[in-house]
Amino acid sequence: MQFGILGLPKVGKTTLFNTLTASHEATGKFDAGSKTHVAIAKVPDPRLVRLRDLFQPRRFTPATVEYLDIPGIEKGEGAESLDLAKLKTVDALLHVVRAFADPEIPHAGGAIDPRSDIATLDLELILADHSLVERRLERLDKAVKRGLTPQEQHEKKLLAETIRPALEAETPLRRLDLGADNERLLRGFQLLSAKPILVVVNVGEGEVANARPEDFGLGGEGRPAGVVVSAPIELEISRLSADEQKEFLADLGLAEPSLDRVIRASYGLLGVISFFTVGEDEVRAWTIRRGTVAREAAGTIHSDIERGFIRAEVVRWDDLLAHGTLAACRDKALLRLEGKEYPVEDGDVVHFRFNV
Ligand SMILES: Nc1nc2c(ncn2[C@@H]2O[C@H](COP(=O)(O)OP(=O)(O)O)[C@@H](O)[C@H]2O)c(=O)[nH]1
Ligand SMILES: [Mg+2]
Repeated sequence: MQFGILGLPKVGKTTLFNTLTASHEATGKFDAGSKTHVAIAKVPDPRLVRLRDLFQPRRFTPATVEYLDIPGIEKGEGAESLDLAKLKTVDALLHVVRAFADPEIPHAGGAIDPRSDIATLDLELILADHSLVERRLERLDKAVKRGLTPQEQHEKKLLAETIRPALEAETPLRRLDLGADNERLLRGFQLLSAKPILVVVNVGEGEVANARPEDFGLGGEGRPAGVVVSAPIELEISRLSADEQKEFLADLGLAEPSLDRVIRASYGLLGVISFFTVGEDEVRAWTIRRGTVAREAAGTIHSDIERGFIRAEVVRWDDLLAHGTLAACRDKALLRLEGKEYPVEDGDVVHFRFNV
């Protein structure tokens, strides 16, 4: 699962990236940087930490999200300044927007206006998609002479009658409800405005306790999801010891680092959930799409387990914590035997029986 971080220059993208992934890439007042960085963030999950404390395993493996830090785009320069090749393959976008004031750091758009920056980026994505759709339609028009396959005819109709008009009305494609089949078809085009988006508003350190995503038109029906952070503060927090962190957070009036919320919101945005495997060897979280059935979930661990699937032994994470061992859960009839069609749920502890 990969998120592309993008936004105007000098809004705090690299600062946020460093915090999310514990990296040390250069940030700067003058040089926005021109290289794309990639790194992994661990998804904070208190359930998994408690399972680790119970099993004391040799290895502990949380779920991860991969972030790409993509150099800034210049307002008005159009889609060329987006690193499109890199963005096309990501699963979702993380748009960093500046709301902090700092006279030393010039703002690419002139004034600090988060709502306008959110709209500007959407427009960049829409323009990029529009030119891609136009090119595809031109190609299909040329192919009319030789005759279109039924699939191509369907595609042409969808692009010309639904997708292009939406883009021309400046509607990001993520807002359309096209149905599963059409969405699958469009996924092949890797259209940017169709990707899920999380907006991270980077506010000044004094505002982080009180600012809400709604203040910036985020969250709720038909709007992008949003999280408010102070990127430099998060960076500072992430480098403190656990005790110091608590004290610092309390001083700021925060319950947890906003960073945790960003990573969790990223995870949630993609409609994915975690199931766990436990043992003395390893306690681990595995990422699957919501609704994935047991046999397919087994395949995320190893294709042999999917192929030789016999059954899944399943217990809720909290039942396991309450009773201490899988054997105790079995005695209490809390350990269920599930077949290959069982939709695995978030927080299930699963042990697969298989035979190859
Ligand atoms: N005052 C202030 N400065 C910030 C904040 N976030 C980032 N910066 C500074 O803004 C500059 C650009 O940050 P950077 O992360 O490199 O931005 P990028 O160009 O979007 O990757 C750096 O000097 C950061 O230290 C913030 O919330 N407040
Ligand atoms: Mg940067």
